[in-house]
Amino acid sequence: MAPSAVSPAQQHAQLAFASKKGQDATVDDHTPEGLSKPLADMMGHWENFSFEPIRESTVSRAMTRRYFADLDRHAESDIVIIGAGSCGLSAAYTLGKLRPDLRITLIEASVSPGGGAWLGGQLFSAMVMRKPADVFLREVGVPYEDEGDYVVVKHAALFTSTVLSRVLAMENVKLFNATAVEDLITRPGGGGEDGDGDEDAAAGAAVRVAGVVTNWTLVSMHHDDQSCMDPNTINAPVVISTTGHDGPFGAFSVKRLVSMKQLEQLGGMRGLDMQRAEDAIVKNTREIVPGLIVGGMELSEIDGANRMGPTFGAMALSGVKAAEEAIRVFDLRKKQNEF
Ligand code: AHZ
Repeated sequence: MAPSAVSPAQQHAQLAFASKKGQDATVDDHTPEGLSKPLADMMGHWENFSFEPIRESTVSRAMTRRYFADLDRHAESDIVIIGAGSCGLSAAYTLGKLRPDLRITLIEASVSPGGGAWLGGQLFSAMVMRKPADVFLREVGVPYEDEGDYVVVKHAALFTSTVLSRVLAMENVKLFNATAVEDLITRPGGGGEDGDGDEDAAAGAAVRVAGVVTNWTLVSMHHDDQSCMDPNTINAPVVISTTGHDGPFGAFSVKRLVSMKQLEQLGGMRGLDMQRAEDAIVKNTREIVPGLIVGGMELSEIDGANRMGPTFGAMALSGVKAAEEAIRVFDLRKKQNEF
């Protein structure tokens, strides 16, 4: 069979077994409640079971042609989101849903997206969200127990896997995981004397962010012990950074803003205060330098905001606000023809 085109319309799998049904007439047609009939029909018939034939190179091409087509298409993105933790995923969901016309790229350094949102606090299962973040749970379809001022999702992984599945199903969003953002693409931001950016950059004059510099995460982790392994690039007029608080991979963009003299210094995340922390993160989610919006716990490192620990409402709503900001900035750039 010829390999399918790069982006085929999604189709429901036709089960090979359907054509084999009836070969074993002695097996009862037991249909467990709730399973689709073709799947239920497989049960009790495994001795006649086999997959359709395939050649190994077909599998290779099915993956690589899609991946490289995605890399090609997303080299010019409308909005890039760095970090697929609870804030980045919430931003991706909101953007993808509100603006199906935009090409959105989500870059996650880890193999597994989700950041710190696979568990609640101290590796416990339940995830707590203070109201009014319950509106986001209803939006994406995550069940919860209502406890009055707050709600509880029975397992943090239920939240993360649900938002992730919604995001991955969107036609206009592509997740590149196991891929790290190593740097930001910048352009002179209009604050310099001559406008060419060279001396301006040396003096720390204002820049605007115009995309990201990427590499496989495993390559990124070996720059110290392997010779030059240059990165790849993605242009985008708007970047949302949600790389979490400081850590081995955390607070990436804001630390880079300091080293390129766009921020004098970081405020440093303060101690835990749920009451203050969550309002502050949502309210202060904003464009930090032109073209770069920062949300989630990365923001606490700029503003010196408190941490909130295991309560996740601010991450979801900071993601929603970051998406709203990104749309505003994108539409403005487009109007001003500043791509
Ligand atoms: O792998 C990181 C994680 O999945 C990813 N990331 C970080 N640097 C990156 C880079 N390129 C690509 N350079 C990168 N990806 O960003 C994600 C951040 O997720 P997170 O869950 O750490 O951050 P968040 O702001 O979405 O949620 C934070 C939730 C809280 S609050 C809190 C506390 O108060 O102590 N702790 C956590 C984890």
